[in-house]
Amino acid sequence: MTLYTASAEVIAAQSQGKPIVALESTIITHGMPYPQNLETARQVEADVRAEGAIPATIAVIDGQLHIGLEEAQLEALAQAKDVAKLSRADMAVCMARGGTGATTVAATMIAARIAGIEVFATGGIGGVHRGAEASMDISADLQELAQTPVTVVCAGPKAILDIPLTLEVLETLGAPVIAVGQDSLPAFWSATSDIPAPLRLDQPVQLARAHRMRAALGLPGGQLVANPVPAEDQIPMEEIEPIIQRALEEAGDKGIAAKSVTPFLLDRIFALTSGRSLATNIALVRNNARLAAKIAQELAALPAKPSK
Ligand code: PSU
Ligand code: MN
Repeated sequence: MTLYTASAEVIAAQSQGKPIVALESTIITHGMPYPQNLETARQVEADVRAEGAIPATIAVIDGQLHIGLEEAQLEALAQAKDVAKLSRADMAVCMARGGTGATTVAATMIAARIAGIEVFATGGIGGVHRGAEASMDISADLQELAQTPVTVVCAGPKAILDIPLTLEVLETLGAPVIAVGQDSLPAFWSATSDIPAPLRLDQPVQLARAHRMRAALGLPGGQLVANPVPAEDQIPMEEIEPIIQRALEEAGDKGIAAKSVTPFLLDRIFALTSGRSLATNIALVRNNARLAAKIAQELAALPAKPSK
């Protein structure tokens, strides 16, 4: 039994020390409808390649952890029903029973680390849900950022979450939240929010250096890069907030809980915005893939350890 199967492209990149960007698969199975999910997954891989890095989409298929999917595997996953959503808690069990599952941010970070991949691009991370003081719904993604040394490029915490509480938990866990090129924290569909970003860096090389510096300081865990969606593709906060409120009310009325909350809200917001939220989501994932590829290139050019 091998721990993972890498795609031919990833094996070649690993042996040549070429930059690789990990990509998650929950966004394909639970984050977007078919066929936009498949088109986006292909497009994002092409964006990574266009910036000079190799994409590695990660998923568990029939018990095998795959680092880099072949085209037929990507297609099957995008159309499959009842694919499990795998986080830190579920991954080993799914593999042991020969199951198929899509990896969340947490599970993708775990897989990336095993394969020696330091950078990962996604859309949004899980966080502290609104009402978490009663539900205790706090995503395992946050714990993962505290433990696993992968730089995760997202578009900021989604406004379906409690953003200030998400920042508090990340601070407690010692996970840096770094806005790119601005002082305001981006909030997924919205390029800016009224919340100041805890940290800011402007250049991919600085993000790469900060990644290396954490390791040199002996700090476990990764860093969360919050990359604002391009202004022309955003839905401003004042427009999206009432829609989120409505989707949250519907989730409450229907008793949606645990793992189903995020997919339910994304689906309702898609319907309530007549698809505009999906266009924004696609634009921001592509934007993050491009930045992640640049960071991966900078990391490949830096020494593994800074000199004393
Ligand atoms: N945010 C999105 N799209 C997604 C997710 C988050 O905009 O598809 C997925 C990611 O895989 C993330 C997961 O890791 O949802 C978080 O789920 P939970 O809140 O159940 O931890
Ligand atoms: Mn959750």
